[in-house]
Amino acid sequence: MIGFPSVGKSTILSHFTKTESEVSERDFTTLTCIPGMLYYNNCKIQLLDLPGIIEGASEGKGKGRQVIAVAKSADVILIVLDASKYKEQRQKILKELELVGIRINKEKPNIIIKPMATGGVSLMSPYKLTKVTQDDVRIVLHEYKVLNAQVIFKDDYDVDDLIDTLEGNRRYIKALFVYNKIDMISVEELDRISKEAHSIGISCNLNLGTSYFLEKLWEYLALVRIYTKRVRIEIKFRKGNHLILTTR
Ligand SMILES: Nc1nc2c(ncn2[C@@H]2O[C@H](COP(=O)(O)OP(=O)(O)OP(=O)(O)O)[C@@H](O)[C@H]2O)c(=O)[nH]1
Ligand SMILES: [Mg+2]
Repeated sequence: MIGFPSVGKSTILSHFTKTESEVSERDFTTLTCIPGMLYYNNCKIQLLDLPGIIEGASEGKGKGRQVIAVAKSADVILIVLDASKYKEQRQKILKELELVGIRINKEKPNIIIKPMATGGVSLMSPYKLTKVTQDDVRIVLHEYKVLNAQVIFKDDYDVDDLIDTLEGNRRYIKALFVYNKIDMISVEELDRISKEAHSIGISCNLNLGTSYFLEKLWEYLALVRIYTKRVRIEIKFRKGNHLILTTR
């Protein structure tokens, strides 16, 4: 969970796991990474509560670089936002993640760069390229000291995608925007939030949207539960009409 201070990250951890992380109205309550175990669909999912980050975190402000580094190794990033001030928060967090090389909800660009001995830089693609020209590609490659290469774009990518491929250290991670404290906003605002891509609204205080949160988290994790033994469910009726379900 990445977010600005006091958006409710520790409240979320305490709500969904048995781990208690200190919650307080004041900013910067959480000072280290606190893991909790969440149980869903017979699986254990580790949820990490992190200190709040501030603008400039990617440059190291407020130990932000260490915090974001944790996000780099996550399977899903939960970007936690305060529903009442989400617009500025959303933009700022996206920028910080972008600056440390995290690309969210994006497929890795399928760009192939084959270094050659001679012949300069050539660009090929089975698609019509609308965002780059042969010259753009040549200039970027020259910046990276690549003078002869065959470049193949397997989709209509842009210059940033080419730079990401050349840098080679980008992380492509799924992210879900979790707007907490929806009890503080109007129905119209909630409606607007729920129409945004990759977004869900919750309120830990009023227990609103929490089961949908788990459903979405499961979907984003894209986990598959494999049973190595056939699961058999037995249904037995006992005195007093108690229904007993057992799996074997
Ligand atoms: N109204 C409302 N308040 C909430 C909700 N969830 C959390 N809060 C309050 O928001 C404040 C901050 O919550 P925390 O969980 O400590 O926030 P945090 O993101 O962990 O903050 P840092 O550790 O400082 O980064 C507390 O006063 C919580 O009670 C909610 O759903 N609705
Ligand atoms: Mg906290």
